[in-house]
Amino acid sequence: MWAEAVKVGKEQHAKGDLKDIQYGTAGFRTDAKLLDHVMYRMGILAVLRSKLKQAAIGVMLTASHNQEKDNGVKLVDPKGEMLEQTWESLATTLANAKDDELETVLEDIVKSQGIDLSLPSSVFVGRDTRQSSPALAQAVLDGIQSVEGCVIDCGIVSTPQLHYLVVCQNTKGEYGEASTKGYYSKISKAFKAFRGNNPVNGKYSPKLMFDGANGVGAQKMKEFLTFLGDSIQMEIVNDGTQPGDVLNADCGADFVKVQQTSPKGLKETRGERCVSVDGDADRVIYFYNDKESGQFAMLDGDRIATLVAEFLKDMLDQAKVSLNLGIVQTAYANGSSTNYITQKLNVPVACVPTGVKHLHHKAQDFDIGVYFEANGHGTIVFSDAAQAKIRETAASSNSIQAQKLAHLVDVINQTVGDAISDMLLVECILHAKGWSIEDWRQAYQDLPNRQMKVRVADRNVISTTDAERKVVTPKGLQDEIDALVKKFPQGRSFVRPSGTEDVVRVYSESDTQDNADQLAYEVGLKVH
Ligand code: 16G
Ligand code: ZN
Repeated sequence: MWAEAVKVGKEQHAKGDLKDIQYGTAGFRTDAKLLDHVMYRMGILAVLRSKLKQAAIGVMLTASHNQEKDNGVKLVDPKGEMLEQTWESLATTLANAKDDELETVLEDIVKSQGIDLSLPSSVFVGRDTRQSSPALAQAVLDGIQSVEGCVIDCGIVSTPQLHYLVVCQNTKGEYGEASTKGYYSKISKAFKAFRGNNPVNGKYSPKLMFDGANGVGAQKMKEFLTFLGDSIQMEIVNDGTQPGDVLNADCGADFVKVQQTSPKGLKETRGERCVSVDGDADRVIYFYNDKESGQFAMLDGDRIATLVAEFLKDMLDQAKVSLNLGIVQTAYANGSSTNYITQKLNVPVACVPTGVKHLHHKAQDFDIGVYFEANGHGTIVFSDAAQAKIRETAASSNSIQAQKLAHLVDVINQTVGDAISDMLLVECILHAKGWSIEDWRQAYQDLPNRQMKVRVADRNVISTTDAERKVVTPKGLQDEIDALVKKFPQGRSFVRPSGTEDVVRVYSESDTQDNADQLAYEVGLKVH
């Protein structure tokens, strides 16, 4: 069984003495040069998982918002979720096995998981636009073929497109047609049906500026526009086609969120609604530069979550559909957003550790779970019963709200956070309300905040609890943070080891930007 896999592994995709690597929050992610053998082995692992689950599995090659020289890979489970936790450690063991140990490790996985190797498999492989991606994708294909797995090569796709394709395949088309064309047509049809014929409403204008991070988001947005027609007017910048365009360099959702400034190409805009996506188009951030003052203002994942939850709540009330709605956030959520949700919206809010798998999982506790990380990654999940109820009400009553809700469900890519689908959702809601981006920002005032990275010898000496809001080890550090926080009005701060970089992250918020910066700085000193 393994002869070919071992031979090709040794001859073409050897690990040699490359250093070990760990399957983290977003799969394996590091310098692209270190990943060839990892890709090959993940191809094999995906085949095994597919045989076990008797369903299609996805393999996405991307390093999201990381610099161009990095790359990464993650496996997508049958329902579009992130890879199950026990398999994360199998992935780590397989990736780090010595070339001579490959057969033994594969045999162990098959035995421990009870995999029937005679069953068929199918693996959907997608990649982002990085220069290293074609060769690394070939390594994944080689892995799949070495064990005679069946591969569906999706070429360049956004991460959320790959999740969508896997889910469509596994629901036999119930979620949609398993092709990028199916994805564009489902979402654009629902978008147009929701908005009706007039793209303008009140203070809402259909014009917006789109920062594609010089990555796959720009390419896919262009394709999308051919389906959206003139229901939206968009200018795309940072599309990766100009000389000197580098993926994620001074642009993209992560840059805008962390630097709290406009990306290149959009610095001079005033009064325009702007949107940035990240390198694999699963995160979205809105922003604008004020018409008069030119001052930068950002609307992040927290803003999208509150906008969406409030709108859904109103629509459900008006349509007289009773379903429980909740919001899931992480410690990074701005304190003002959490107050707004609990005090003004009266919607329950849950806090979970960073990472999509935690948010997605928790969101499934509600009939309608709205989950967003502040960094702009998120979506809305509807239980089967909730969807059925919305569709039944839409079909059996004259409620326009129920009909609109039914369309909105189809604008949303429920399989994972999707920058473009999320953006279209926001555009639907702003259109329905007749709101400008300034109107949207009026809901609450963000507390000034700061994010910082601290390099330490070993980030894993820091462990946390309470959804990463409290430090457990090293002992005494939490007391020191508490003492600092007390000195700052409306102060809040936490530290956590990054799951994707070799750093410790510090977050702080306070009444003024200076205070937030100072608090982050002082907490950072305690971490060193
Ligand atoms: C990954 C996560 C993202 C999280 C980020 C935090 C997935 C698919 N992605 O990109 O949700 O916000 O890691 O990174 O789970 P950090 O641990 O380095 O702060
Ligand atoms: Zn991403």
